[in-house]
Amino acid sequence: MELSELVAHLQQQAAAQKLRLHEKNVYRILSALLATSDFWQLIDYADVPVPTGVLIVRELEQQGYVTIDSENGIFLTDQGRELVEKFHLVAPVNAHCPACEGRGYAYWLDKEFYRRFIEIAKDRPKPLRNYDQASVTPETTVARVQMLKHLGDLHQKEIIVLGAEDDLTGLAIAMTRLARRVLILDIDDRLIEFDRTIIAELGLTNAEAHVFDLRQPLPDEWVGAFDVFITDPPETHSAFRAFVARGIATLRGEGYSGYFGLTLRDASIFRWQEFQRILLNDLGVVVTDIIRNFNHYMNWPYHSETLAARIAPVKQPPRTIWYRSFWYRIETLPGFTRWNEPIQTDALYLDEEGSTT
Ligand code: SPD
Repeated sequence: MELSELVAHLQQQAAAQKLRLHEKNVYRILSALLATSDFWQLIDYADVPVPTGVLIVRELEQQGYVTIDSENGIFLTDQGRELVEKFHLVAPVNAHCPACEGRGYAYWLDKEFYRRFIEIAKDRPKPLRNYDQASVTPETTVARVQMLKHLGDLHQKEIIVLGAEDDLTGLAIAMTRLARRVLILDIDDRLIEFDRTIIAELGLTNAEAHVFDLRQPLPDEWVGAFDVFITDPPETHSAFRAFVARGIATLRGEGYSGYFGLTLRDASIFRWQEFQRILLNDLGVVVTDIIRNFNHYMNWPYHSETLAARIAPVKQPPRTIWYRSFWYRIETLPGFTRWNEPIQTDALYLDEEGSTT
């Protein structure tokens, strides 16, 4: 079978599952197979949602290009190696700066702060499946703070953190004592309690934390009241509205900024196009930064209960960090839209492309 036929066939199967893929996804899986036999690392290298990766790997097996050993991983066959050579594919090259882990912002710049954050974060509540929690590494959280500092989004700013406080980004910002105000919202009362305890222990008078369900509209006092918002939504359309559109609604006016993560592990590049259209066309903001693989998520304890684990062609759980997201920064422009409607759904975390909850 020619590769174009294989891709067309895959696209048909994908459409039946409401998935979307293109030729590049297949090339990247094939390239990645030159570097790893670990399914989770394959998804990481190839930047495809897990269900799409499963579909591609299964089809490559059907066509004789790979063998799947559920205990040991996925391997190119001789026929697979011929295919890879025919298309001049090479193993992925890691040219990221090792010092900053490829982010461009050094988490170690303020070593004492980094050390204090690690000391506090070690006692944070464990990730819960019902809120799709998986904390980013302490290095990621501290790099977020350094980036805020670098871009003038920290000193004397009023900052709101909407959910994802399992990353403790709000707490880390408060710990710098550089912001004028930090308001932390999360649906999980364990995290809010944790933050409140540390805020009280450290005497952080500029920080407050509240339990809040982002499906609800924000109260008027928080709309148009902040200089900067930070969030890390699940990649469903409803969550993008609840976390990101609502974040934009909190900004004071034109020229204010927001930060959020988007992954390709639980959403396709086609979904990203939809999100980017919403940002530019509906919400009237401009994207100033997208940093690839800025956010590294520590593996979560409920992995074996997830759809991702059930459909994976191997039994091995992830042994290394494989779940990453890109860090977006936006700025509001004249005429931007403050969207703050209620969201009536229970399906905030999962859809056809998502599988890790
Ligand atoms: N279910 C575990 C991983 C979920 C992490 N959420 C990250 C969202 C990125 N925008």
